[in-house]
Amino acid sequence: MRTYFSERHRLHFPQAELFGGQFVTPFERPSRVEYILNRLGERGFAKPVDPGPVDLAPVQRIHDAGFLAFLQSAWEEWKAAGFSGEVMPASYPARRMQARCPNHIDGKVGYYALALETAMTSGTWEAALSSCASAQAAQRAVAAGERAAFALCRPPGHHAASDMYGGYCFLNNVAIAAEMFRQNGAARVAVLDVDFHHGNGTQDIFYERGDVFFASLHGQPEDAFPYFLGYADETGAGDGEGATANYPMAPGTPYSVWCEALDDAIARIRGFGAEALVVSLGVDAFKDDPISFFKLQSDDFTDCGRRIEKLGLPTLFCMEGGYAIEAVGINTVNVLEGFLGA
Ligand code: OKP
Ligand code: ZN
Repeated sequence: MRTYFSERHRLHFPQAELFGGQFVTPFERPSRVEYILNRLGERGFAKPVDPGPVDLAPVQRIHDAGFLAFLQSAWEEWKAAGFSGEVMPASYPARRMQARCPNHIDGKVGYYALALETAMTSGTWEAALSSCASAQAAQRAVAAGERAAFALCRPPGHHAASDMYGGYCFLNNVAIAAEMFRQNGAARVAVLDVDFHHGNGTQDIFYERGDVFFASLHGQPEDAFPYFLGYADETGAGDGEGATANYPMAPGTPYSVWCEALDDAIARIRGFGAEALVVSLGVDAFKDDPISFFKLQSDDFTDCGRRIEKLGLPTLFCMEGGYAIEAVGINTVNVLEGFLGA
C-alpha cells in the first residue's frame, strides 16, 4: 500500500491551543507524522510519495467560496488589523444573533470557526492545501485500480464543514476524496470514521445526500468534542435519510463494545452498496490518548484493519487524529497491516 505525504504540513505549526483555560502546545503537532513515517519504514512500507499540487476544483465543490477566501487571507488580514498573535476567534454568532459574515477579520474568524482551540498562522493555508493534495493523490491511485492507499494527511480534516474550520481541521480531506470518487463514476461511496471524535464536518457535508454514506464511531457528545453533533438519532435528512449512522459511546468503552459498533457500521456500508470506501483514520480511540476516553489497545487496531478489509472495497485511508505520540505510528500502521492481512 502506497503512502502519499507532503512535507509542506510543517508550515502549520501554531504555538498555542486553548485547552482548559490555558494556552498549551497543540496536541496536533508536526512530530506526529514523524512517528508514523518511522513506523511505516520499520515495517517495510514503500517510501512516501509527494502528492504534487492540489486540484482546487473538488475542493470548491465541497467548500463554500467565502470560506475558502477567508482561509486564504485570514493571516494577512489578521496582521493588517494590527494583531500580533496567532489567528483565533473571540466573538461568536451565538443563539438568537445574526448569521451574517462581518467585514472585520476578528468577526470573520468567529463567523467561520466551529471551535476556538485551533490557531492559524502564516503557513496554515498552504499546509491545509498540501494535506488535501495527499488525500487527492491517494484517491487517484485507488480510482486507477489500487486496492488501497494511505494519505498521511496533516492537518486533519473531518471536523471541517463546508463553511467552518476547527478541531484542528481546515479542509475536509475525506469529503473531498469521496466527492472525487463520485465524479470518477462510483455511484455510491461510504465514509467510515473511526477517529475518536465525531466527524461532524463530514456528516454535515453529506447529511442530505443519498449517494454518500457516513458512519462514525466516537465519544458520545454529552462528554466529548465536538459536543454539539454526533447523537445516534442523527440519521440523515431528505435524500440522505438513512445514509448517516452514528455510534456514540461512553467513557471507558473497550474494544469488545467498539468492535460491535464497527461491525454494525461495516454491515450498513455493505447494505448501502458502496463502490468505494474512504476511512477517516484517527487512532485516538487508543487507551493512552491524552484527550480521549476509549480503551483500545494497539493490537485492536490490527483487528480493526482486518474487519475493514472484509468489505472488499477499494479503500482510501486518510489520517485524522491520534495524540498518544509514542504510539501513534504503531497504531496507525497496525490498521494498515491488519487490512493487508497481517
Ligand atoms: C481532532 B481530531 C478536549 C478538547 C478537544 C479539540 C479536539 C480535536 C480533535 N478536552 N479539542 O478529531 O482528532
Ligand atoms: Zn480525533
